[in-house]
Amino acid sequence: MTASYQVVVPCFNEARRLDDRAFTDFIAAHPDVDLCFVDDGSTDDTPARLAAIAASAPARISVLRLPQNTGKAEAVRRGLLEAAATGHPIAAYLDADLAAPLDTAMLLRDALAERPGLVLAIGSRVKLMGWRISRSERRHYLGRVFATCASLALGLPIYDTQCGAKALRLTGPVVATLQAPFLSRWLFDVELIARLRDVVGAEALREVPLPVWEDAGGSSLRWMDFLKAPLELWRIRRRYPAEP
Ligand SMILES: Nc1nc2c(ncn2[C@@H]2O[C@H](COP(=O)(O)OP(=O)(O)O)[C@@H](O)[C@H]2O)c(=O)[nH]1
Ligand SMILES: [Mg+2]
Repeated sequence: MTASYQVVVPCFNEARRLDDRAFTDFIAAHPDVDLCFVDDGSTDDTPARLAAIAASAPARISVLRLPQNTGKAEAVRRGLLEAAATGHPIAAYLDADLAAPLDTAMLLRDALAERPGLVLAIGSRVKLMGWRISRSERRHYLGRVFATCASLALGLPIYDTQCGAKALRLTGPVVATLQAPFLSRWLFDVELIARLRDVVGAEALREVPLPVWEDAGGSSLRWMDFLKAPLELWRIRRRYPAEP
């Protein structure tokens, strides 16, 4: 029987960072949750590692293998479409490094369950004292500048578009917004929010402050990606103009 929730984890050359135990324990603890890894053309040991994790619960853990590396945006999009095609009414995506631990997926699902009108629960890294939100100062401040620009581009009071932890209700209109590939390889979260804003309305989108987010290091983001961000944001704003 299809579980009511699928967690999608995009992976590109993650063999070094994959915590097999965290995934298998999570699946054992949550019988109503499936996992789908999207292996985005990894060239390291990732395929073998994912196959071993999947073998621990083959009915609940699947691996979608993309033959070539196409980037996180496409991997997440394909994973979410797969979740819909296999009958999951709700899906989440989380980064493979578990900077947001797997329990985050349950928190995001609860946020959707509490409000039937909500279609997107957005994990948000609000750095409050006493909470475990940790990333380097450089990433934090660059992230704040970017987040402010993204909020202006979207015309929405959003605090954090880039946290790789979000859950979606896979209704027909939501799945329709996933049919076309994203313009942007890294800023697709901004694009997803813009698409949903236009189709289901901003009231159906809500940020959920995360209690834990710890940068695991080994990021595949490069300086070049930061430098390209303003241009990509501009392209997104042009393609999905915010209401005046
Ligand atoms: N599918 C895919 N995923 C990627 C790619 N690069 C990174 N990822 C995944 O995106 C997630 C976040 O990557 P990470 O390097 O931790 O970036 P950061 O934490 O945003 O700096 C991880 O799950 C990666 O495996 C890529 O080219 N393709
Ligand atoms: Mg990371």
